[in-house]
Amino acid sequence: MANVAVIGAQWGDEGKGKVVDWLASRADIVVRFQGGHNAGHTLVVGDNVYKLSLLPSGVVRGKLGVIGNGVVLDPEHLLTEIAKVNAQGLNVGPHNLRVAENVPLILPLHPAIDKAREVARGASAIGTTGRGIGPAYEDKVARRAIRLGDLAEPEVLAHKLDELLLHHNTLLKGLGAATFEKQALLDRLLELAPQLMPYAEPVWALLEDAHHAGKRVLFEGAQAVMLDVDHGTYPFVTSSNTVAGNAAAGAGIGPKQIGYVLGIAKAYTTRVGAGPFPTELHDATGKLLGERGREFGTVTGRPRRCGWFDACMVRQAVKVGGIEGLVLTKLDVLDGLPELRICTGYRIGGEVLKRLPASIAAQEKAEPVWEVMAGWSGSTAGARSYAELPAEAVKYVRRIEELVEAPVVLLSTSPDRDDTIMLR
Ligand code: 2SA
Ligand code: MG
Repeated sequence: MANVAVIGAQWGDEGKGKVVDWLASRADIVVRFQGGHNAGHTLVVGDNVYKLSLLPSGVVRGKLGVIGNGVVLDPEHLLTEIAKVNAQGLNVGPHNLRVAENVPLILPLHPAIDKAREVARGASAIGTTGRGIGPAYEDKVARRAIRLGDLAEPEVLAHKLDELLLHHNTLLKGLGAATFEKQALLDRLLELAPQLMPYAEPVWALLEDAHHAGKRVLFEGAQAVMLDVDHGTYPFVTSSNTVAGNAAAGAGIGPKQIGYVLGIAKAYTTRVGAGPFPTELHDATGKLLGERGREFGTVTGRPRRCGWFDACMVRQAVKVGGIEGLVLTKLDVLDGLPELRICTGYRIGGEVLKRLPASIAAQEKAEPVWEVMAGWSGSTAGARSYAELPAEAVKYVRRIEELVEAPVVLLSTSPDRDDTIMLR
C-alpha cells in the first residue's frame, strides 16, 4: 500500500477522524502536517469516544504518531490532551509520539490576539476557533516564532521572547487587550521544557529512515481545501495550506512520497464560522440536517451551518487538492428526504460559472445551479455493502462521482469504523 494523504474536500468536519482511524490500522506512522488544536477529530472505538484535536489519530490504534513542522503547537494543550487520552486508557508518550523540533509554538499571547482581533472585527469576524492559530502562523512567516527546539536554549529563548513581545504587546495595547510579561512566559516555557523535549526530533530524518525501512505513512490533514489559506474562501479560511501538497512541506518529505491522495466529503455540506456558503439552507431541511447529523463543532461546540452537496465546490477541491479518490460520509443523514439537491455551478451576475471565483464579493453573490434528484425511503445507516443501499442512494453517489470527477472509493454509513463500504 502506498503512503496515503487524507484531506477534507469541503469546509472541514467531513469525518476525517473515522477514515484516518480506519486507514491507520494499515499504516505504521500517522503524521499531522498542518493546523493545530483548532482541528477536531472524533474517533469512536467500541464504547470509547476519543476527541482529538492535536494528536495524530493513529495514537488511538497504537501507531507511531508524528507532529510535523507544518503544525502550530500549543505546548500546554499538547500535554493536556496527552493526559486526557491516557486517562481514557491510552498510553501516549515519547515512545509513540514524536514532534518536529522545528515546529512553531503557540504561546498564550496568540489566542489573546486571535480573540481580541475577532472582537475588533465585529460583524466581519472570521469565526475562528480562538486558539491562536492565525497569529502563530503569522509569527512563523515573520521569522520571529519560538520553536520547540528553542526550549533547550534558555538564552536564545529569552532573546526571542524580547523580540516577540516587542511586536505583540504593541498590538495588544492597540486592541485594548492585556499585555504579556517576559519573565512569566520564560519561566513557564522552561518549566514545560523537560516534559516537552523528550518528544522533540528532526521529523524529516525519522521519515527518511521510515521510508528506507519500507514503513507505511499516513498523512492526516485537518480542516479542508475550502479553508486553505490560498485556495479557500479567503479571508474566511484557516491560516495554513490544507491541500495534500502541504503534506510534503509540513512534514519534510519529497512530494513523490505521498502515494495517494484521499479526499473526504460529506453527502451534504457544513461550515462552522463565517464566510460564503452558496448551498446553505436556512429552512427546516437545514435544521433537520444539523440535528440528524449532530452538527456541532468538536472543539468549540458551535452549531455548524448546513446545506446541500456542492459538487462544483468539491470538484474544485479535487483539482487543487490533488484528490484521487473520495470517501463520502454521512449518507444516512439524507435518509427519508423526498428530494435532494446538488449544486452543479453558480449563477453570478447573469453568468453561469463552473468554479468558485476567488473574489469574496463574487462568492457571496453566487446562486447555486441545482440538479434535483429523488431521495430514498429506506435506510442506509449502518449498511456494509453496496447491495444494502436503496437504488436512489446508489444513483446519488454515482452522480456525485461524475460531477466531481473523482471516484467514490469508500462510503461511510455510521461513525462506527466497521460501517464502511469499500467501492473500489
Ligand atoms: P482558525 O481558528 O483560525 O483556524 O479559524 C479560521 C477558520 O477555519 C475554520 N476552522 C474549522 N472549521 C471546521 N472545523 C474545524 N475544527 C473544529 C471541528 C471546529 C470547532 O472539527 O469541529 O470545534 O468549532 C475548524 N478549525 C478551523 C474556522 O471555523 C474559521 O472559519
Ligand atoms: Mg472536525
